[in-house]
Amino acid sequence: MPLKTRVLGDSFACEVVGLHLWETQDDRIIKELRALWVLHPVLVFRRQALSENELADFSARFGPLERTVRSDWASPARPEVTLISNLKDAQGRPIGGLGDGEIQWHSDQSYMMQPATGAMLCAVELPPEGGTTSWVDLGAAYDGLSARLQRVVEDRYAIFSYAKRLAGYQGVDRVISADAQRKTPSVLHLLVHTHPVHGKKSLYLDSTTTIGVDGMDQDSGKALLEELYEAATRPQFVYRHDWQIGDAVLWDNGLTMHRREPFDPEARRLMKRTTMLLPRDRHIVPDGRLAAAYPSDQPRSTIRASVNAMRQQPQAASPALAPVRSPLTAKPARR
Ligand SMILES: O=C(O)CCC(=O)C(=O)O
Ligand SMILES: [Fe+2]
Repeated sequence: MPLKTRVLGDSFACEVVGLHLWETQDDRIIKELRALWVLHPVLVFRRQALSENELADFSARFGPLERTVRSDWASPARPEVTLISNLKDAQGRPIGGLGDGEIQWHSDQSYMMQPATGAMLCAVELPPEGGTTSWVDLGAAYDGLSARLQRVVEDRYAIFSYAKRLAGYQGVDRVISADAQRKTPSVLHLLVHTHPVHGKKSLYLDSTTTIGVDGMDQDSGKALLEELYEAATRPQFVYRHDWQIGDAVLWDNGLTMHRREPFDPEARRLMKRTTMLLPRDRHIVPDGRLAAAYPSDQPRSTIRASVNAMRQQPQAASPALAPVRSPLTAKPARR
């Protein structure tokens, strides 16, 4: 039986109805989901109450899970799962990342040379209002550019800086380990990519991370990026998701950006996310280069080698259940 689906509003997002993602899905279902995902870069599954292992195991059907450089946001029980939350543990330490503030339009992992572009986010606890997440379709945004802008961005590389992204974070989220610093030199990614399945072009952007355009002076590069962000985030390209507990959203960061609205710091919000390395024959996966000036004094070959080594890490087996800092006892973070 084919998947039961429902396009959401008039948008590019699509709901998949009736699957129990906590159960192991047949290969046939995964194949259908992969085909659907190519057409709809945001897929919504409602009424899922997934354990971390179930979330990770389902996500891994689309590509190897990445352990991101934010090991400080990783779940202690299943480190491939990232905790996105304003909750704090009994010692007052954040249990995850990204607090309660606004998060501007971005694409996860864009600061990596070869970003893991698949992502799945599950709502476990939600504030009574705020904290809504929106996605923008960068394929439609490319089509909507003027012919002049399409010519200007063709074969152009933007400069993606994790340092810029960090500067936009709140509190301790700005602090990363020396190892994370070493793994995140500034990188260049093409602004336009062609989808390997249907051949349509799409923008690749991240307003929290891009600092300029390769080969352009600073002012002209910034002006071009601003023009692109303005054109790409027009309301007709946006899907805004009103979260319900149990929602799971699977999206492709190679074709979209997303943003989150802020919420009351006193309210509780807990989301769990996985990050997947997607196959290049089915998805746009930027293949970056080091930017000429990068915040590291290491030779480029060392950085390239460590990035490659990281990508080749075998997928970790599920560790035995470690003690979890329970979200039930965790308190909302205060700024
Ligand atoms: O908190 C959210 O809704 C989204 C956070 C985010 O940008 C992410 O998980 O990648
Ligand atoms: Fe994100």
